[in-house]
Amino acid sequence: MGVYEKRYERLRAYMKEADLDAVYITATENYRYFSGFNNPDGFMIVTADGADVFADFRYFEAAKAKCYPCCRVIEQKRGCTAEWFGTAGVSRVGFENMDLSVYGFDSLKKITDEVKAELFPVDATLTGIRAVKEREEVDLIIRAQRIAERALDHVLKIIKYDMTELEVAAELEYYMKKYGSVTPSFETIAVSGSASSLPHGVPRPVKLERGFLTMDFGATAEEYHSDMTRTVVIGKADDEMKRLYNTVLEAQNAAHAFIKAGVTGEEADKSARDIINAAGYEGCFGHSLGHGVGLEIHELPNLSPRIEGIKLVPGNVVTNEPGIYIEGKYGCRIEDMIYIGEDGPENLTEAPKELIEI
Ligand SMILES: [Mn+2]
Repeated sequence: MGVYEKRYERLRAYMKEADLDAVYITATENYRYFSGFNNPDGFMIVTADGADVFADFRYFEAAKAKCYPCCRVIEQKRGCTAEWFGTAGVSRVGFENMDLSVYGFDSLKKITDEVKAELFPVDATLTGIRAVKEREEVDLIIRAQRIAERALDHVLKIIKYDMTELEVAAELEYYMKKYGSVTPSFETIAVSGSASSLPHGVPRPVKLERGFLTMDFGATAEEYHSDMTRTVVIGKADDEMKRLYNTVLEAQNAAHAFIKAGVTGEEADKSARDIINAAGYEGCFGHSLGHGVGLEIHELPNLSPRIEGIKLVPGNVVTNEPGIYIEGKYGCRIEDMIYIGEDGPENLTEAPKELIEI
């Protein structure tokens, strides 16, 4: 069975259960997932026995070449949605309420009203299907991760005092592209000194400050993302910085030993958070432990204290990224990706984590 057949089986099982005879897919990542083709401006409609992929002229030729064999590629022209619904004979249509704009919904509703079809929100169902990865998908995430690691290796060799944060970010992105990443996974974070206390700080055009330098970045491989963070020290680490760094690392190791199928996101988060709190840094780890990674950089499942009861299952890829941030002073985060395999968890990140002083 090909990679796409299993995902269609899962989608159609849901459609059957929800009594839907079509799902109108608009989220770029879900379109990519069910068509095999990346098109930021397309949409597709899956029925019980068909998958119609719409692509406008700019993407049409590539779509015909790249879409899965089960897909019928249709040129996206004015009026094509109304035309499709005019002949399809569907009455219960799922739509992506977490993606479609109000304008998009109104336009769709006008069309479905015409043919007396009803619209039903699918919430995060498709995203939920994506959270359980096939091995082929995990291999793409690993490929992206290796690209990011090669870029880091390179950048660690060339980081100098007189570089700016933006230059560090640019070097990482330049080398990721050189090594085969079409786009970075997200806007690269490289923040130093006092700015390292900002978990999602924006790199500045200023020279690296002494102290922690946190680099959070990722590459992509066929639209699959990677995500990693390493914190190094510009200059020498004092005892307090070493203690903080080692606490983050200890928390990450504890979570890594704990994370497996059957554990909830909340429990996973707690396994790291308890260590950070016990070391006296309560309140300094203000984000959640991790998130799913795949066609989106942040996707399901969440390893968060705010989400109860959802258990990790084989096929999930999640980040493990504890951090400690002291407002106005500095901060540090270390992030790896973990694959929850059938045979147990696997750390997808190979980059070393001992404290590096530059
Ligand atoms: Mn992350």
